[in-house]
Amino acid sequence: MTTNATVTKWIEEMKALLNPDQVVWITGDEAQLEALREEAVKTGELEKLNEEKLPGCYLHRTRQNDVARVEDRTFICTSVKEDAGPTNNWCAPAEMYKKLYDIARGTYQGRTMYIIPFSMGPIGSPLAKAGIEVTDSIYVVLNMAIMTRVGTKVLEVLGDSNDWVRGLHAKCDVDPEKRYICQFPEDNTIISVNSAYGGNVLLGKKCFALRIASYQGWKEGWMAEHMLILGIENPQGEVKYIAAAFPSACGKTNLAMLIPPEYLRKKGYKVWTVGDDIAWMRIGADGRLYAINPENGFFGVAPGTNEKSNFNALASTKKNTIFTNVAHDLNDNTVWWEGLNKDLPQNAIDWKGNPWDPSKFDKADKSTCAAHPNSRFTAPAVNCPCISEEFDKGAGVPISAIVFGGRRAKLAPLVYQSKDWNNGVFVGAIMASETTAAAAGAVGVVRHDPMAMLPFCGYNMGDYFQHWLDMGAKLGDKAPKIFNVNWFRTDDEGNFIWPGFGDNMRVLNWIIDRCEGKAEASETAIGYIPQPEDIDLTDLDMDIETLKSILTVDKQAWVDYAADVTEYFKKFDRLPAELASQLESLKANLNK
Ligand code: GTP
Ligand code: SPV
Ligand code: MN
Repeated sequence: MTTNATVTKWIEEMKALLNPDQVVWITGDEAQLEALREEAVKTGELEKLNEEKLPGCYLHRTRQNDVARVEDRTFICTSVKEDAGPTNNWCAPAEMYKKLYDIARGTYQGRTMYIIPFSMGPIGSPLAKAGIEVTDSIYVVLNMAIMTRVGTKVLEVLGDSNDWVRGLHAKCDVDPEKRYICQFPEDNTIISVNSAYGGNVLLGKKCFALRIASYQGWKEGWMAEHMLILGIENPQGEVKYIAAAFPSACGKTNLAMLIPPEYLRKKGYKVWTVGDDIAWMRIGADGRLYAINPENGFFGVAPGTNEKSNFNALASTKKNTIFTNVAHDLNDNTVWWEGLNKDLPQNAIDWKGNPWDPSKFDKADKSTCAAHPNSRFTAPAVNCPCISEEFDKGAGVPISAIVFGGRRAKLAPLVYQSKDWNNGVFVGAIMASETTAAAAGAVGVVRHDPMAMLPFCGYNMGDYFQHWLDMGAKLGDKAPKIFNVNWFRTDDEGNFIWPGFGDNMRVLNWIIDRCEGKAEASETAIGYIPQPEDIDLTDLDMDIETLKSILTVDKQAWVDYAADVTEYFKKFDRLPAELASQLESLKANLNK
C-alpha cells in the first residue's frame, strides 16, 4: 500500500503487538466497504434496515456499559505533567504505553486488523492532516469511512512524510475497568482500548481533530476548536461565516443546519452548513481567520431530531447512514427515537436489544426510553441539503464572528457581545454548562467548560488561553468579533423561554449586524447586550417583556458567578495575567 518507511515500521510494530489473523488495508473502494457491511450483517454487528425507506442504512447496538465518551478514563500523556495541565488526567508516557500495550497485546488474535489511512480535511488541502487508525472493529471502519476521507489516496498525498497521526484502537473485551482513551501529543499518537463507542474509537474525531490537533495548533500557530461553522446568505447573496463552540449535546448540529423562520426565508435568507462539530482555523494571506471542517460526516445526537427541529439533519440520515443505539421499529424495519415523532412504535426493540413497552414510556424517566439519550447517527455530509459549496474545497471560509454558548437555565443572557478579542477570550474561558448524556456521568450539573474544550484540550488549558490571546494579537483589527449565546434559559416551570432551533437565526442576524456595525447595543458589566427591539420577533408568540427577561444582566447573580470564577481560576498554574485582569475588571464593573 505504501513505501513510507515511517508507516511500514509502525504497522509492523502493531502487527507484532496485536497478533492479528489477517491484515486488511482500507482502500476507500466502495466494493470493499460493501463487503465489510455484508460481513458485519452476517455476524450481527450491524442490522440492515429497510432498503426502500432507508437505503444503505444500518443499525448498531453497543454494549450497555459503552454508550458515551469516558472523560475520567481519558488521558493526555506528556513528558512533563504540567504540560497536560490542571484540567486533564495525566500519566507519564512510558508508563501509559506499557499499561496499554499490556492490555492490547495479542488481542487481535482470531480477528482482522483493519488499517485505515484517513485525512482530516479535504485530501490534499493545505489545511488537512493525515492519520492511520488500526482497529479490529468493522463498525469503526465503516464509521470512519463516513466521518473522514479514507483510503489509498491519503497515502499517495502523504508520500514519505512523517507528519501523520498514529491511532491504535483495540476493542479487547470492552471491559470498562480497563478502558483507556489516551493521547500522546508529543508523539502524534492515540491509543484507545476496551471501547467500541463513537468519540472513544473514531480516532479522527475528538482524539485527533481536537486533542492532538489543538496541541499541533499551539505549536504551529493555528487553532483546533469544538465549533460548528455555518454561512449566512443575505438577500443580496453575500455569505458571512460564523464559528460557534457549544459543549457536547448543546446544539452545534442544530445551529449548523438551521432553517430560518419563514419571514426571513421569504426575504431570501439562507443558511449553509460547513461543519457541525469541529473547526480548524488558520490566519489566511489577507490576515483574516479561515476555518475548515476537518470531518466528512456528522456524528449527531438522534433524540430530539425531527422534521421540525432539524429538517436538514433528518434528511441527512435518509441514506448511507449508520444508527447507533436508537430503537429498531420492527413494523417496517426502520429506526425510532424519542422526539422523532409522536407515534410511539408498538413493535420495537429498544437500544438494549429488548422488546420495548410503549405503555411504560415516561419522558421524564430516561430508563423507559427506547433510544439511548446519547444515541447517534453517522451520516455523510454530502447528504445534507444545505451543505455549503465551500465544505469540500479545503481553502476554508473567513470567519466574521465566533460564538460561545452553553446550557444555562439561569444567569447567561440570550446573547451578548464581548468588548474586544481579549475580553472575548475571557468570555470563553468562564463558560459553564449543564452536563449532558454525551459523556458518562451525571447529567444536568453545571460545570466549567472553557470554550467547550474541557474534555478536548490536548495541553495545559492555561497555555491554551494564552494561545487564544496570541492569535488575537496576530489578527489585530481583522479578528472575528466574539459573542456568547444561551438558548436554554428556563422559566419557573422548567420550560425553555426562548423557542430556539430555527428561531436562533434572529440572534445570528443581530450578531452579523453587529459585525457590520449596523446594530446598536447597550453596554453592561459583562459586555454588549442588544436593544430588545433589535431582536426581530416577527411571527413569534413572544412578547418584548419576555424577551427583555432573558436579555437582562442580573447583577447579584453575576457577582456570585464572578466569585465562583475566582475560585475556578485558582486551579490554573499558567493562567495568563490578562485573564486575571479581565476578571478584576468584571468585578469592578459589577460594583459600579
Ligand atoms: P455533540 O454532537 O455532542 O457535540 O452535540 P451538539 O452540540 O451538536 O448538539 P445537538 O445539536 O445535537 O443538540 C443536542 C440537543 O440539544 C438535542 O436534543 C437538541 O434537540 C437540543 N437543542 C439543540 N438546539 C436547541 C435549541 O436551540 N433550543 C433547545 N431548547 N434545545 C436545543
Ligand atoms: C461530543 O461528545 O462532543 C460528540 C460525540 O461530538 S463524540 O464523538 O462521542 O465525542
Ligand atoms: Mn461534539
